Amino acid sequence: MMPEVTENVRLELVVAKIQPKLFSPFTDNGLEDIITELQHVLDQREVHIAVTGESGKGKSAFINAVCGLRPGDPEAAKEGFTEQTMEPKKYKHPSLPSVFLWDLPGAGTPTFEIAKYFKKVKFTEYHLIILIVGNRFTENDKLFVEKIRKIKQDFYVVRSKMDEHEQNDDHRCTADFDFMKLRQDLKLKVGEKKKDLYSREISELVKHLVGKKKTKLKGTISQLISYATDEGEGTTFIPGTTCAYNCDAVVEILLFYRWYMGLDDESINQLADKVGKSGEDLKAEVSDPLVFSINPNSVQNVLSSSTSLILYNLQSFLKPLTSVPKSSEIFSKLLESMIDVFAESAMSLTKKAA
Ligand SMILES: Nc1nc2c(ncn2[C@@H]2O[C@H](COP(=O)(O)OP(=O)(O)OP(=O)(O)O)[C@@H](O)[C@H]2O)c(=O)[nH]1
Ligand SMILES: [Mg+2]
Repeated sequence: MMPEVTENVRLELVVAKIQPKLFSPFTDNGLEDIITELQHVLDQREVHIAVTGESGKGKSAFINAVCGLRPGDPEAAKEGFTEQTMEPKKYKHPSLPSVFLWDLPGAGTPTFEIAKYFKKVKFTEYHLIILIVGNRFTENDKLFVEKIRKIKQDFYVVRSKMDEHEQNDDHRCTADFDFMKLRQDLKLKVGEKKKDLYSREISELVKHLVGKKKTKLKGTISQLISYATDEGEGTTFIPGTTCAYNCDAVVEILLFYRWYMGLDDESINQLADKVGKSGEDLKAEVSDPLVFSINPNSVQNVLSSSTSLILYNLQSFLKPLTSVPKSSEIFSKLLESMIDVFAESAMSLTKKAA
């Protein structure tokens, strides 16, 4: 019995067969390099988080806890029972790159009476807000929530002094309660925020990086066309034309292109592992079903469907009517449009993965 040829082995054979037909070598690690580059850019983009709330509720203490600083440390935010923080001061998040926590003055004091506070502190200048409330949710806390909701800003409400409630001493422990969960949530939230805030830049960069792969693939069309239209064994004709092609060769070329764009199952799953998402979720970003069903049947369907001929006719309508389409012309159009489809799919998938 013949050993079963798995999808991966088949792809390796295809790549080994196509590579020698090309002038330059094609190495590939799917879309991982692109993701690494995007993450590098996103790591440098800033997110500013306002830590706000009534005076004395523990804003500075919260920042110290997040940053792993003890109240007396020289870099620590000043904590105390009397009004402490008078001017906004920023602290670099210890593990999230380019993320800053702003220790704001407290509201509800003679210096910062609540209405004045809302005028002075511009919440819209921050990307995310953390509202610190104490053991009781006060009328001022309610005003804070209303204000933040009004400007449609994302926010967390963090209850402080939980340990006091538990009648412990004033030594705060970040392993208790939901502190770790908040840390984890914040990491995800900041990631989403960055993608959101810098979405245009990401789109441009993805377009540019995938575009480089696209250009490289388009450069192979002229080298591969004779392979696709080789009238050897198993020649197939496009219905209604005299154009002949080697169906297996066309399938191989398309599988090779798809692999180079990082859209084969193995590459997608590897990428999914790297970014902690599911391969199926990434695949769902690809709208053209043809991308995941490259086989002799689908190729024949595409070629015999009137749309491909209409496409061809439209693109060549300036030519004299007498000119009969040549196999090579039809196939270079097919390969070109499939490269475009793969590139579009790679862009959507990359944006989801980033
Ligand atoms: N036990 C305990 N004490 C806390 C906690 N959070 C804050 N404190 C204490 O409460 C007091 C006020 O905390 P701060 O962090 O200075 O409060 P703040 O909101 O920054 O105050 P202002 O800067 O004046 O607006 C300080 O003595 C803190 O050490 C907590 O979770 N547990
Ligand atoms: Mg303070």
